[in-house]
Amino acid sequence: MAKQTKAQELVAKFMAGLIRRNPGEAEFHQAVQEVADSVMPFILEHPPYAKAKVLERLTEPDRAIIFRVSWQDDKGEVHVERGYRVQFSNTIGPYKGGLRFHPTVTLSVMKFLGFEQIFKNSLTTLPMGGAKGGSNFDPKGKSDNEVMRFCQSFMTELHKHIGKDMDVPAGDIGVGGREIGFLFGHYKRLQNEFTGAITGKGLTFGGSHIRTEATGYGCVYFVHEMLKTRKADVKGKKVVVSGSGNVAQYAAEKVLQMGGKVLAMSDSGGFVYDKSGINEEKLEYIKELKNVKRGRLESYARKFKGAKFHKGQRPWGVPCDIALPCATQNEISGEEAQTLIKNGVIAVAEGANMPTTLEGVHAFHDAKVLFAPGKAANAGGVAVSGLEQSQNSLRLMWSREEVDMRLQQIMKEIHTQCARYGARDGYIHYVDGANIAGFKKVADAMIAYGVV
Ligand code: NDP
Ligand code: 2IT
Repeated sequence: MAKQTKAQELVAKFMAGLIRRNPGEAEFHQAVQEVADSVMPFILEHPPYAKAKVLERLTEPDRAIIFRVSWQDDKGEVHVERGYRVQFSNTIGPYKGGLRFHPTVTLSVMKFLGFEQIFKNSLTTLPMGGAKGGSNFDPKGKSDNEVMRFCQSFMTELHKHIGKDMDVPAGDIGVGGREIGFLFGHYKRLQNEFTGAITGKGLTFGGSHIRTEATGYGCVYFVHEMLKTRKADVKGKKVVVSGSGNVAQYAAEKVLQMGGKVLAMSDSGGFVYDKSGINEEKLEYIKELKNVKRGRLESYARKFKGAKFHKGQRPWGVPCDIALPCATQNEISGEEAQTLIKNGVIAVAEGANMPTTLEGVHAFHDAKVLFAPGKAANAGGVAVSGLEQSQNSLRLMWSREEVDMRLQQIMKEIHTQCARYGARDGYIHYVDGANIAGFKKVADAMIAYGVV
């Protein structure tokens, strides 16, 4: 108890300093708070980490690059956006992490994502450091040519800072196959060489099988591992998924493959509740709608009888056994977590990054819900990115089955690491487990390097 109080005191002091040095960066503060709460007791038990100021060093990015991105729309009008790449830590491998194009992108958002990526990448067992980048550019409503011009302008600056052994970006919100094609095509031209400096590439130009599916599939593989600890499985479970983009689509697909029932999905306009279940055929409709037509989920309820669209709302009021938040940060409030608990949720796995507020996380822990943080549950995406890098270096392409098998093994291993560092009194605290396991590997390498 005394040790717990001492850790809490140290966290409060540490956070006060961090907030002073990074004013107004609420998302970054939130992500660091969660990690500090988990690792401070561990640091207290291992004085070399405190002496080497590992946490202080890990919360200061190696560098944050900010640049102007000018581009011209189809009418010839000039637009100016802001581009970012936050290279947080290359302690255990080249910087690695996605690019997000969304109007809500700020330095704080980039820093929270880059910071979390350090621990996530460490958990994958692969040699990857942590980074994140992106822009406040909004691809919604833009023509393919406009998106191409933006991507080329963005890469004209970014290419100076990335490389297969230096920093390897990939997709995230608003950056999918189309954008990666434009970005990689321009990188290759500027650099005059073909290297795996970006992942998520198309299968005809260096991409890996299963990368598109990896985050969503991996998330459900992780749920499978969590449920096993309670002698349960996905079969027959009622599942609510938020989002309807890359991660949500393939999380839903894997749930269906494992015999679960998907009752609801969402986009930024609201959620659709289909009590007869979003089956394979309906999911194909969503994929076509989102990936090709770039339309709104609202049209689902017009297409399929019995489905209802709830405009401007999130789906957490729909009773379910498993909740998979796969849209964006802070999409489950404390109150929404309580609603899920009241309705009997067994497991929550974060397909998105930090979709649950700290209040929500505490509520799930208090209720002993199986709760998997994003850095564990959605690590399958970056893990297969790591496998794409390996294949590029080998100039080989593994089969779909081979990559899927490796993905399943990695998700299982992440679960084992979480249990190793997070199990107490018969409950696995996956947040502590993921943070401590991810931290330890990076911290040990930092100590080996001396003061840098
Ligand atoms: P997509 O752009 O493919 O899809 C995002 C989905 O979330 C869309 O349905 C979008 O709705 C919705 N959404 C985005 N922002 C908001 C918002 N502010 N409010 C409500 N809904 C929103 O992105 P991904 O599926 O790739 O990413 C989803 C989450 O998963 C993110 O948190 C990302 O960081 C995380 N992630 C992604 C990985 C990947 O490999 N892609 C890997 C690991 C994590 P709309 O269509 O209306 O915009
Ligand atoms: O948040 C993430 O892990 C990603 N967006 C994927 C990063 C990657 O490099 O594949």
